[in-house]
Amino acid sequence: MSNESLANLLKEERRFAPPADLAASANVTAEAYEQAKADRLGFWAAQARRLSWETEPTETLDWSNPPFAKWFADGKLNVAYNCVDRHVENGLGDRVALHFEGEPGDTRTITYADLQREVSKAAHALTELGVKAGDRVAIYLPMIPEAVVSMLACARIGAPHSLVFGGFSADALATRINDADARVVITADGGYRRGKPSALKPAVDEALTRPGTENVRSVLVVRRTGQDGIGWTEGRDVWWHDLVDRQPEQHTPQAFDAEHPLFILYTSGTTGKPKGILHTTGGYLTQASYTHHAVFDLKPESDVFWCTADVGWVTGHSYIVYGPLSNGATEVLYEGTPDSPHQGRWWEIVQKYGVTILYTAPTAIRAAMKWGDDIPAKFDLSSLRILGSVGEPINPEAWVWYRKHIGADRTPVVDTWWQTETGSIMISPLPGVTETKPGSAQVPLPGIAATVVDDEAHEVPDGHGGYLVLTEPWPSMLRTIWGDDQRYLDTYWSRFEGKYFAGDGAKKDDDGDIWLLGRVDDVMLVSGHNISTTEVESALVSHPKVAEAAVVGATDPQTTQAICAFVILRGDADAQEEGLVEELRAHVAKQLGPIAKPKRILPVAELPKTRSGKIMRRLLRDIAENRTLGDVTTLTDSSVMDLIQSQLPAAS
Ligand code: 6R9
Repeated sequence: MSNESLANLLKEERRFAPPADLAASANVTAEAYEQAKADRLGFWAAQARRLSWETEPTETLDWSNPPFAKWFADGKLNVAYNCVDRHVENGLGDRVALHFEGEPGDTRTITYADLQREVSKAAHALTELGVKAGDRVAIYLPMIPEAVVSMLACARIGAPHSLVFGGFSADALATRINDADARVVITADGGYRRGKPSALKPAVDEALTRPGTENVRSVLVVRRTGQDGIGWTEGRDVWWHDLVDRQPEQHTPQAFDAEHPLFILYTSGTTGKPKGILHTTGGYLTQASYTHHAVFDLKPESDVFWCTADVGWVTGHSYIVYGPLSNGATEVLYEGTPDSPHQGRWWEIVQKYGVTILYTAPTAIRAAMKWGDDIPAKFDLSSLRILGSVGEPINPEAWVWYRKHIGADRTPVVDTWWQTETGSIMISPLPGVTETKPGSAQVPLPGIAATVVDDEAHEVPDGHGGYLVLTEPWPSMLRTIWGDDQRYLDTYWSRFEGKYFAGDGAKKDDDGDIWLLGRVDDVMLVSGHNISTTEVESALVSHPKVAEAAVVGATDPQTTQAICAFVILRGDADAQEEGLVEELRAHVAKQLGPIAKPKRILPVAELPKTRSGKIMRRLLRDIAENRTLGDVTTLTDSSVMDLIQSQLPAAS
């Protein structure tokens, strides 16, 4: 990225100090940065001791064959024991682990003692199906307690799980089953989405007709919707309630090596076949657990934590399952969408369970902004004390809205940067320490080394932009791409020697704080200037009529690329209003400078998003360049693209 980059032009002057009471009782204070700086490995060795090991590790990091790391290699532990049994043994069996809220309004309250019984039975069931330590299990479930139970049961017997989003197609499922060579699939007849049952089992049946899935010998099926007409293959398919319910409630967990594989999770990437990101046991759990304790300041005896992600996304793995449960948290698990049956559903859930910590994605915050301030205002949200964001850069305006309308202008907002590959949060404010800046993830956590470099791998000075890199190994780092060490090296470790390249653009502000600028593939080149999609989007969202924006660079004969923006207007704004587009273009020019003024601005009703809520700019680029659309299989809702196309004026 050139120094002419616009990366410094978006000015954000608002600052929010941590609330005094939170700072006074915070789990982690400024001292942690000092300790980790003085002795990074000693710091992580101390965090590993927050867990219960059958054999305590004496080694911390083995980096003798970089970038293939081993953390805590001579230690042994069981992840499920750490997430469940040890809390029961500590007298906390009656504490609620999960407040499950189904989309149709059905609920289940699951204590740690209940969870121990359920996980034990499921572990026995998998063993009865012939699953042994090291065998892979594919999990294709809705957001129901059995998803959490299945993951923990796999971890308990050392069988790496591979979750596949319930919304993915039979093809996507088949590719993932094949790549991981899964032996068992756990699924459900269906789940509920927007008030209707939506079938899952047929996709499994279809996937298992594809070549490369022959090694799947059993399909374990949870009855969730009770819908009729689901196919059944005798000898292969077995109902969860038939098999799991009759198993013994006690199960002795076996300890596994710290580097035993815990799970594979596929990231789609923009090209090529999905990458199976491999995470292992001891380092992953250490960092998932520590970051959850530090970033969310969890007080397990009084907090109610809610991460709204799907368990099929890494955020669900680390901050629904492994982080919170290892810390003995009480949490909410919600099956459905934020607007079913009404647009206040989330706020109703916060009120009902007294949620104190909420962790969600910018896409959800921007949707709530669009629906209007009056909706959350109808609910009692006073229990909330910390708000988190993850998944995309959060526009400063959305950040401020979140704090004001959800957090009563009182709660810290922590913008957490990380990836499937990093396993846990890497860059984030600490709620009791950091003076926050809307739109910035700010500082690497204690024990994490991240910076911004230029094309030649030199660290950029404060006030400049470039590429985000991680300069030291971290406990929950991916160990490789499943079955493809070379691709692991090429994708992450070849761009800058000895550094992990995350694929994100970033800048350091004058205080050295880090701002994420979006995927480098999305950076635009306009008349010789690198312009970040994120900054133009944030400039648009800072206009009172705009709730959400997606910006792409479309090939342009004069300027290499021209900025093309798709915007969703706030509830009361009118897309037909005369002069609106001109007003928005002028607004961006004023915020960022004339070079960043979009050539085209198109108001639309929806944007294409992945299941984890990320805007798929690649598809918008296809539209902006009048091309046929690329792969739409990972979209939440592929009809969005038809809708956008039908709304477009003829290309100007
Ligand atoms: C956890 C997760 C990773 C990519 C990452 C980046 C984007 C995530 C962000 C963020 C700016 C944040 N991303 N958190 N960008 N600010 N706080 O999202 O994992 O699905 O693998 O995506 O998401 O571009 O590289 P994953």
